[in-house]
Amino acid sequence: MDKTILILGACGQIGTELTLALRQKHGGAHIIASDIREHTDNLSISGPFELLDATNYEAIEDVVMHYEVDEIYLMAAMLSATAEKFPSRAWNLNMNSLLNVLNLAKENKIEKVFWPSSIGVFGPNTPKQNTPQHCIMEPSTVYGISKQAGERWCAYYHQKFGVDVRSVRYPGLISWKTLPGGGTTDYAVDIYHKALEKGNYSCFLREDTRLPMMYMEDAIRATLELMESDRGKLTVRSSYNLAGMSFTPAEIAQSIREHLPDFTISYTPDFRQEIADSWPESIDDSQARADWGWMPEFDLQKTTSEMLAGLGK
Ligand code: AKB
Repeated sequence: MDKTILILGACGQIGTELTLALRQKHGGAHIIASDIREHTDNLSISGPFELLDATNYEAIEDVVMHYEVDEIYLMAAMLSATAEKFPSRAWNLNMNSLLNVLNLAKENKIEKVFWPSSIGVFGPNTPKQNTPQHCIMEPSTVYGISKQAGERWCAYYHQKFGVDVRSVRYPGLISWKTLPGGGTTDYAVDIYHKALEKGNYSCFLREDTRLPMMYMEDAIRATLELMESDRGKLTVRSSYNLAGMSFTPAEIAQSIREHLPDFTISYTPDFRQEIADSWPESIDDSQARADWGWMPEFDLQKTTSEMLAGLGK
């Protein structure tokens, strides 16, 4: 029998594409999309949708019981830039939603959990290049602190209660199908929209700010591959480092100019520069490669071609 999966935060940047990918794989009826905001048409046409607040334990439990849910993907979160503006709301959402889902698994109401961590878990004292799986972290943002605490909770629930929780540290994610909201890496999506609409872009980061990034197709595949891996192969129960590519605003602008030669970019760094400066430039994901065979497929050139072609439609 097909397993039943609940996605919390299904209307967000990752949640939307993840829901559609899971429905393509398992059929729509068993993949329950949910979010605190109203759904878009493509999420309600292809399968069930529930209005659901991820910080409300009883409400999630009701949906889990009603649909006999086996797995939860918890994609609801407040990202780095917005979390700096609303620290206690960010902490409430990012922490309580995770504890709700971990407790449902602890009570044996669900079998498996996916929860996303982020490169935001690292901080200014972390080695910047090829950042190892295990190293000094010390995040300096509200978002990073919540992700680090979340990782510790995941490892704790796995160790103490045998909860099968799996996680990756997503880099900045790039997609033409869905928009990010409130992150420090959002410029790497916005730049393609503005390149096509106006031919120029004003970037909120300095031209030499190198950050780890990934094309959404790779990120969705990584998520599904990790969730389908044999339990016994997984050696990391906090969160796996995951790498795709790394580039600077100047380099992404150059890759756009290869398709749109007249494209121009200017730089007006704002408060997000400090966040970006505290994050790694590149990530060592050898543990994910060794444990569950992770291998990225998209580099900057391929990403730019896909983005401009997709948005051009
Ligand atoms: C953000 O910029 O906050 C996110 C992330 C890297 O987790 N995209």
